[in-house]
Amino acid sequence: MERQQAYTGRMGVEQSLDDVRSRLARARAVTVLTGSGISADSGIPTFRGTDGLWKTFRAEDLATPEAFARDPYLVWEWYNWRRELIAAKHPNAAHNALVELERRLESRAGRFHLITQNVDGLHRAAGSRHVTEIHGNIWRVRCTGCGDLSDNHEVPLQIPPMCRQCPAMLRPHIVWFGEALGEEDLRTSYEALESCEILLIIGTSGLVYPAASFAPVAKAVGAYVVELNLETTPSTELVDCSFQGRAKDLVPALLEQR
Ligand code: BJW
Ligand code: ZN
Repeated sequence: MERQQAYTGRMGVEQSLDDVRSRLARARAVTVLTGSGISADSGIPTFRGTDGLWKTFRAEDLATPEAFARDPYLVWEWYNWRRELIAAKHPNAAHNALVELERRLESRAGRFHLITQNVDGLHRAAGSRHVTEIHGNIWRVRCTGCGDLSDNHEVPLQIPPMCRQCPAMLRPHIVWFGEALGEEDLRTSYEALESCEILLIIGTSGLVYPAASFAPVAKAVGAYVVELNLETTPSTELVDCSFQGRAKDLVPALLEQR
């Protein structure tokens, strides 16, 4: 397994993994925050890495309401390309390990909640049940006229996709820059953050708000915060324990029973 380095105070990596394993085995409430790094191991590009989407595409041209108003065809073409790419991908060992973590928590009447910034739907595809997709889902479309929300798995979608209930155009059900996150999603997320004993933060750069402020929220209520990432991030300084490596190796390693 690739375990490159860990900011774990005086403990060695194995000892720190053991410590987190036993905390997870005892915990009654675990919340997890994921970002694109967890799906990188399934072959889906991240946003800000070397091969990240924002290295090739400009967020201002594709992921803002202004961009959609200016050129909905361009924006839909980009989403068609991403839908095609994601449709061929599958959950990896990290997604599956989180399903197992949820199962273990529930078997001892504990609480598990997964907050994801990812729009790829892989957590639900893996079998996670208590999931809040705070940035939306690429497999859902929303009417710009009547607001009707529906699932849509067509690949490719005919551009521009039109609403069946009214004459307006559909848009991806995704939270773009400058748009508010869903009120219910935020409420559920803060409840999970404010009531957890452990927060696992997996594969996110921690640069995009409001998710970037979730670690301090959990710390403020005394949660033990663990970060799993290929690299250090702005959150690394703040968390209790940080492991550097691939999510597909680290998340299953935290669940190993010894
Ligand atoms: C691995 C790995 C492996 C790689 N294993 N790890 C406060 C301060 C400053 C700015 C703001 C603020 N509040 C709001 C803002 C503005 C803005 C914002 O945060 N801007 C920042 C960039 C500065 N936020 C917003 O606009 C949000 N809205 C909002 O706050 O609304 C307020 C409002 C209220 C009332 C009315 C109106 C508005 C909305 C944010 C929406 C973000 N949407 C996106 C794009 C969606 C498009 C799409 O997907 O189609 O969501 S941005 C993009 O970034 C995407 C992601 O979900 C999000 C987070 O990225 P993530 O997942 O962290 O990816 P990366 O690439 O950044 O990092 C990958 C990580 O994985 C790295 O750390 C790697 O090391 C690691 N990794 N391989 C483990 N194998
Ligand atoms: Zn409509």
